[in-house]
Amino acid sequence: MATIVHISPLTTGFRSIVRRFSPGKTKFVTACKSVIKSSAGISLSPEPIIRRSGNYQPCMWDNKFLQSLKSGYAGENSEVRASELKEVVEFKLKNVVDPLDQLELIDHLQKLGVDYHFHDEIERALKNIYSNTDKLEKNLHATALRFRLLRGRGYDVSQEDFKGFTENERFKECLGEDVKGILSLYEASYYSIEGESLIEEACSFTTKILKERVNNIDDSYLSMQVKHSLELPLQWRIPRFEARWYMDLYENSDNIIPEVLKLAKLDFNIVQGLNQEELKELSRWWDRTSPGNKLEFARDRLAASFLWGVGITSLPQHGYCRLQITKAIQIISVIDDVYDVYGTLEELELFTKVIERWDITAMEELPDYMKICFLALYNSIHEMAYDILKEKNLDVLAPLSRTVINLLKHYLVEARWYHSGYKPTLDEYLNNASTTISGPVMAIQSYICTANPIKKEAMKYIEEIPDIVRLASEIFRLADDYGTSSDELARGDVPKSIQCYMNDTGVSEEVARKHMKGLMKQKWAKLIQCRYSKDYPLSWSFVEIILNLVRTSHCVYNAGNDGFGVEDEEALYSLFIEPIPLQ
Ligand code: LA6
Ligand code: MN
Ligand code: MN
Ligand code: MN
Ligand code: MN
Repeated sequence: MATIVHISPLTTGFRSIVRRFSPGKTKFVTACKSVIKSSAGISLSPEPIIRRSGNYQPCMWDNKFLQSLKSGYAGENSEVRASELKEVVEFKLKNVVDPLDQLELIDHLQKLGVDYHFHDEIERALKNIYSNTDKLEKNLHATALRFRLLRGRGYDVSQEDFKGFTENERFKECLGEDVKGILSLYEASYYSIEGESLIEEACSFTTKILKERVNNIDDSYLSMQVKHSLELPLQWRIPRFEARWYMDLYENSDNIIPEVLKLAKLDFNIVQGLNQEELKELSRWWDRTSPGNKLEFARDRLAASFLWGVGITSLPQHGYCRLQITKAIQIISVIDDVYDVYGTLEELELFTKVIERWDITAMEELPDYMKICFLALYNSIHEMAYDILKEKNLDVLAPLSRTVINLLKHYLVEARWYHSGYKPTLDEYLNNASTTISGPVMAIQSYICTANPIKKEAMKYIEEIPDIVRLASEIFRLADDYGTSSDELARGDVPKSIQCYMNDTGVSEEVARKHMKGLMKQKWAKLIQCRYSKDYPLSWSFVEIILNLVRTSHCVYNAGNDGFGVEDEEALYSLFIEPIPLQ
């Protein structure tokens, strides 16, 4: 007779060991001696169960520290001053005569993260520029900037705009000197859709030239921009994460408008104050919810999870979305660690069965540590459904639950692969791993939390994982693997995308990593194409939220390490704690 094994590390009083540890360098396994009981509850002889740990460092900010935060920009004075500055900037936006100056102003506002205050004015200006193209200078910089800004808002612009430049026989020789134009073309090329061969070619060409020139540019303003853009193009970045960097740069540029800079700094601090209040609320939630020493193998990452919430949407009115996304990421990353490192396969099979039943009474069968995970997830989903029912008069419990259950079913597939030593092909892997990266869960949750009213048709559409969500999730997965797979493999895990591709083709890791960057770019082109088709029951601004999820993953993982598991203290500090000094 098969015996159901109840394993409860807690009843044994045996705590997993946590120590500061750099994953990948040392391999360290916690042997957890558990009392093993039969289903009748009779203790059998203790058998060692080998359990691993993520060996993550403790979180860097505790509740006490977070509750002590107090923004100096929460009062009415700041709001009044910001309104004055907004009026000045709005006046400039409306009264700039030269279309290139206007485009550049819009570009600055976007990069400084304050364009959201001028949504309508920017829309009007772009519409005007779109229909009066003759008035715009015909140089490469102006053409590329126009292309990028217009396509970014869904205008029908064509790669043919670049023909005059790329068809020129001496194009490459001449343009070598025009670094500013080349940089603009490079940035625009990340807005291309699949099959735009002219732009694809321009992308390789501009990348090559910029790499050759990067250490050799006299204009230091331009030189810093080139370095930054080669790291990640604008299309793949979250402006709020870059705003501080860009403010320093803008401050030293030639055509600075002082009120724009003042507004950017003040607005950053005001929003930071709002974010601090959100973090405080989250920290109170986590303080009472956190399993503390019961799940020491897992990630305790409230602030890093909040970074994802802010990445997805930093609009002031989307606070509820940030709270829910943060909670979801914190809880899901703990459960992910259960599947990836701590749980035995037998426990994971059982856990997934209980999850599929999605029924409190089914929970009894689980070991205590899994009961905690089950309830945390179950409660958070029900809480969200309750809020939405109360606020928006719609019952979203079923689709919300289905999406989360589906995530865990796909976690189990990976766990089975790992425990059997199975090596999937890249296609097979991505097919499963585009779900396990949690993109579909993030998409449906952020829709539910930001849409008003919520459209049933849109819910159904998102739940069925349309191309937009699938492609976004695939890129998100590739970006995550790019950053986390070295540690994961050292810890013991399924081959991730890089390793699958190496197994498929026999190439080196270095070649595989390059290939993944290329694959991300290809998938972005498809994603932009889907967005551009406007063939979906979603708003343009909601699709922006999905894109932001992908962008956040680039920002967190681009350096090739696990920017979530290992918190980037400096980045989190400058984003959430330290205001920008104002003169
Ligand atoms: C990924 O972790 C992670 F923690 C994120 C914040 C991205 C969003 C994912 C969630 C919500 P990891 P795996 C967990 O790299 O095991 O461990 O899928 O994810 O590669
Ligand atoms: Mn994991
Ligand atoms: Mn996982
Ligand atoms: Mn895994
Ligand atoms: Mn990972």
